[in-house]
Amino acid sequence: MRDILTVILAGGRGSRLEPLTRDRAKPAVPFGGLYRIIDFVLSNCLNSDMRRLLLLTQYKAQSLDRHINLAWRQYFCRELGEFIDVVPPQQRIAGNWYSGTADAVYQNIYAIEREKPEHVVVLAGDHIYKMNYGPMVEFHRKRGADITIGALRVSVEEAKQFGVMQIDPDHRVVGFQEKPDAPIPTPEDPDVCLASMGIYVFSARFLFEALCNDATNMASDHDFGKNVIPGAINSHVVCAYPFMDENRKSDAYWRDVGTIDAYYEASMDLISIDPQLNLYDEHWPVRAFQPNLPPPKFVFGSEGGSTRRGTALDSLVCQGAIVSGGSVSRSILGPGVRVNSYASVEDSILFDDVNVGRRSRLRRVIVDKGVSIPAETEIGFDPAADAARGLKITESGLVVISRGEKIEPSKVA
Ligand code: ADQ
Ligand code: ADP
Repeated sequence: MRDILTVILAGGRGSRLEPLTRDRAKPAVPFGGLYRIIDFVLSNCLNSDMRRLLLLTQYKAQSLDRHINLAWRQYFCRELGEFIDVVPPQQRIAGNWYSGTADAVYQNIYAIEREKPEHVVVLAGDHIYKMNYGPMVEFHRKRGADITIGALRVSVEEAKQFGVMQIDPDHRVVGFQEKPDAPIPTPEDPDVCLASMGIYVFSARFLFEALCNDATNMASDHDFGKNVIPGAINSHVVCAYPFMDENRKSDAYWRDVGTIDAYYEASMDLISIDPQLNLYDEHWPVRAFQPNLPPPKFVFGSEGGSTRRGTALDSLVCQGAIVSGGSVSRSILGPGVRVNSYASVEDSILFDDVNVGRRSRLRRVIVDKGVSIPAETEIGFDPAADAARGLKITESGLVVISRGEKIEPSKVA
């Protein structure tokens, strides 16, 4: 993998994940208690032995930058030619921001060329999955492809939010539509489409040429999915690489956690007994920033001579958390969380340093960092009351409490 340079697109605004993306880029959103979304793709890179990484940022990148410095820089050795560089927009073209994914890469073309890669792998920083990119690069090399696109089967309905491909028996892409209103299904199954995962292997020579042509095309949005790929399928070798599980029997687990509901569903998968994404796989470590905090602690709480166990079941509880006389079920508690006596937390996700006061009850709530839930407060039980507090309620009825939100106490019935 030495002749590979990897570019990770980490600039997505993630507006559908609001308010979790109010102060941070989507790849920096916490996930699974200890992780940030970007940790999954970065772990994939390390586990695939890809150690020359450019991370292209644009929107509220400070928290992401901090996270890369704290958690990731240590794994890369400059002496050995390894690096993880966080690159803000280069502003080579008028305007402050990148205009599309292809433009984001084009603006850094000198940094890419300087490394003299044979192939450039382009990944998205906001997908949750475990993938060894080695076989995809091998597939690309063997076919002498100019572009290889990671591909998964999805339902026709889901396909509307993806790039949709048609392929010939040799996996060559013969048709590509970006986010079509009427996705074309596969010939084998009318309910299923072949979707682009938005991850690509490019032959470096092709990439440089295609990006330079695209940059001078005034009619282009400078986007891989909208312009570069559809423009290449008739003149170049564009292939689809099927992303399968280890036994190559079914499609592998992959999620674009673009909405709060999708984010919640992927989080809840982690605490199921047999999760689709196993964090405990010693052959595929998912690395994160490990805060130097004491072990999680579960103790009795007491009030007026009676005691109550502090428990957590079907839950992930991070270091530094203390559950004293409260009960936690089907939830994720980030580092430093406190759950006090007689409080209950169900089906919820609490980010770092959230405090849940005595006798408070939370159900189906996502709470951002540092929020304090006062004593005797109910959230997630009465949508009208939650709305009156100004909290975000999603389509499926989840309540989201953003960072800095001041929660007024309410008497528990
Ligand atoms: P989308 O995910 O909708 O579709 P886009 O919003 O362009 O495409 O984002 C692609 C990736 O690039 C994301 O990780 C995003 O955060 C990042 N990004 C976007 N603009 C950026 C910029 N200017 N600078 C840096 N990073 C940026 C794409 C493909 C589809 C495919 C889906 C799969 O276009 O064909 O099906 O991904 O999720
Ligand atoms: P997130 O917003 O994802 O929770 P952080 O916890 O890294 O991210 O921090 C939030 C913001 O506060 C960031 O923009 C970061 O720059 C700033 N910040 C947090 N801790 C510190 C610190 N110790 N020194 C300087 N800035 C900090």
